[in-house]
Amino acid sequence: MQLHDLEKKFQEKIDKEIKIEPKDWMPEAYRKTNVRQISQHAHSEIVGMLPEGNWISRAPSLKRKAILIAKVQDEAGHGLYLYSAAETLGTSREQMIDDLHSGKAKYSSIFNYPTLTWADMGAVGWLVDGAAILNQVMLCRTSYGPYARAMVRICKEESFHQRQGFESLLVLSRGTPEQKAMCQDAINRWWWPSLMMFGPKDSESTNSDQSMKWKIKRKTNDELRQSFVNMAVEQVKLLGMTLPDPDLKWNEATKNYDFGEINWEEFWAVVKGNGPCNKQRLAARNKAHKEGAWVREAALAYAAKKAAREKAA
Ligand code: BYC
Repeated sequence: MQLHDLEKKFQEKIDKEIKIEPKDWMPEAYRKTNVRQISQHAHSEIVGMLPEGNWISRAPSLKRKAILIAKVQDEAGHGLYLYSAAETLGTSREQMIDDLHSGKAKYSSIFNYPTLTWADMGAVGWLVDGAAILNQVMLCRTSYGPYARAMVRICKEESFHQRQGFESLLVLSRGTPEQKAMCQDAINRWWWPSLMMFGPKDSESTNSDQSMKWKIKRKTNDELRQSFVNMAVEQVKLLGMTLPDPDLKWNEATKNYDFGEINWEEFWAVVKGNGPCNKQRLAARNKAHKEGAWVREAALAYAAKKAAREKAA
């Protein structure tokens, strides 16, 4: 079959909502886009463990500590499902991890911000996981089968993450004046970076058009960001807190909340490696990888011994 016919058939399959599976024919650009997005997503989960891991030993109670440990472990699991999904497209996990460690691969801008107080654990759960869920619910219907299936489980766990974050902030918001101030401060610092998670404006988004045609993405960056704003404006009222944007205003004509301009200069600086914690995050990942080398070597040596024993038997 000619390339043109293969591409036509491929698009027909997408249009009929038939999932693309690893051994199916696919355009090279579709494969590449999925490897890029899924591996970036996996890296985000893994790097995302760092800002929260920072608070495990300082959680204010046994209950909070147990919840935080569970959440961070879930994120490790999400990273692993996603690396496995990306590997089905023919790129090895080693390659993807090397690209992360060398600084070649991207991961979500949000994890380059510091977690300064305990309230940040609540704000990350409520806002960062809240933003992530909106994006990820859409990805449960993405066209590449292994990615879509990985997302179903991830979304279930992610919704627990968001609830625990909101509940933790709710406790602080009903606490002492210091706790209330800490809660508001965390919301102030995480609000704008959370809006940036959705990526550049649609007009600046280089990948969106093609990804929408291939149904890798089903909603644009701006559509998801708007849903997030609409949701957060209502939820922040329950906390008795405010969002740090004087331009937030209900727009009766569009039935959405209008909001202020994102600092895109800051966004691109963070994406390009110059955010507050980029260097720290990569150094931590590289260190962990180096220190874990013996575990990988031991696992390989054990597998080789087992295989040799089975062969001899
Ligand atoms: N940060 O054309 P665009 C989590 C890049 S973790 C950095 O719109 P696309 C959690 C983009 O890659 C959840 N880079 O791209 C874990 C592209 O550059 P390249 C993370 C960004 O792919 C622990 C360029 O900008 N979620 O839940 O169509 C604790 C132009 O953008 C960002 C995912 O990864 C950014 N924020 O759309 C708590 C979801 N935004 O690659 C929580 C999967 C954009 O061409 N990913 N860029 O060099 C996606 O849905 C899409 O990749 C995006 C961007 C919506 C993020």
